Amino acid sequence: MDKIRSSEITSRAVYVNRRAFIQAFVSAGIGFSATAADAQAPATHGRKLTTTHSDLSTTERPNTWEQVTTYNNFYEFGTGKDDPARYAPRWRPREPWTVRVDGACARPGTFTLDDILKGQTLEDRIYRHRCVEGWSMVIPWVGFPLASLVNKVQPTSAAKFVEFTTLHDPAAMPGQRDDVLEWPYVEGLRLDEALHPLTILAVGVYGEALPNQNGAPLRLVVPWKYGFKGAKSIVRIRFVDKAPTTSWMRNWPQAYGFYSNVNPAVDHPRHSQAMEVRLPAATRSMRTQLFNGYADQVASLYKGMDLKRFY
Ligand SMILES: Nc1nc2c(c(=O)[nH]1)N[C@H]1C(S)=C(S)[C@@H](COP(=O)(O)O)O[C@H]1N2
Ligand SMILES: [Mo]
Repeated sequence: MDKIRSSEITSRAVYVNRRAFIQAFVSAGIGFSATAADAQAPATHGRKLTTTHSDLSTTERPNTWEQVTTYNNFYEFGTGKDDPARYAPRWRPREPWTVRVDGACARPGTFTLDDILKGQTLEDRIYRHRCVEGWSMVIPWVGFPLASLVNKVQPTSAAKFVEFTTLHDPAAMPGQRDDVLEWPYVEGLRLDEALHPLTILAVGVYGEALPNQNGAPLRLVVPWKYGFKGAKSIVRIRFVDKAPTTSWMRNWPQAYGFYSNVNPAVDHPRHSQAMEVRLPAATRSMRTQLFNGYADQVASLYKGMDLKRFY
């Protein structure tokens, strides 16, 4: 890895904080190890992105680069929180990266990342992130509204849902040689959720191109839903007429519904959703808010729906 580059983007305070972060995890038995933090990856392209600040950002203080890039879920690289930071940096996302956009739309196509980014204004979107497992972070994504891509390909009236598929490459992604999930990783949104201005495709974090472990080069971010809705390293976006069966629904349908909206009143069979631990302070728990605090913006999408039934 490029040590000079990573020191440029990492302030002294962050390094000092990192010690406390690791300490907190060690004492909480969450299994965070110093080696994982030290194995922190540089950005995929080592590329600074030009961005503008979005008013849709939270004013809460973001987690550090280390926290955001070394405590991850990306089962393609293992199920441990430090596995993605350890194993994903070896992976080389193919260049040029392409995304197939098809299904019920008038202008399907295979687009390179450059095609997709042409004419896009990249925004800093600082969002709360809540994992169904009970931890949360504040992450300064760089991205653009998914709606702008969707509108370019002109979904037809048959398009009611959107399916997102992650790269399937077991030779390069060691986690795909285990059947912990059915591969490839698939997620989905209803079309109106996909078009919501809070829904973004992210290409960066902290003003840098996404590190592999965060889903390089392109991933979904839907801040009012549990983290697992944010499919990483997307190769296909497809418009469909029925709700896609997502990887997590297949894995455990009673636990993972299609909607997966953050909701303190609807528990996962194994994890209460009432509270969350804001990392890194493993002792600092706080109440989880309906729709992860984005209720003012998104509650109207679910008017009249029983959110216990449509979990
Ligand atoms: N392809 C793929 N996407 C994925 C996952 C995964 O295992 N594979 N994990 C999900 C889960 S559970 C979470 S919490 C977020 C974590 O994103 P982050 O590591 O960038 O914070 O990615 C989501 N997207
Ligand atoms: Mo998650």
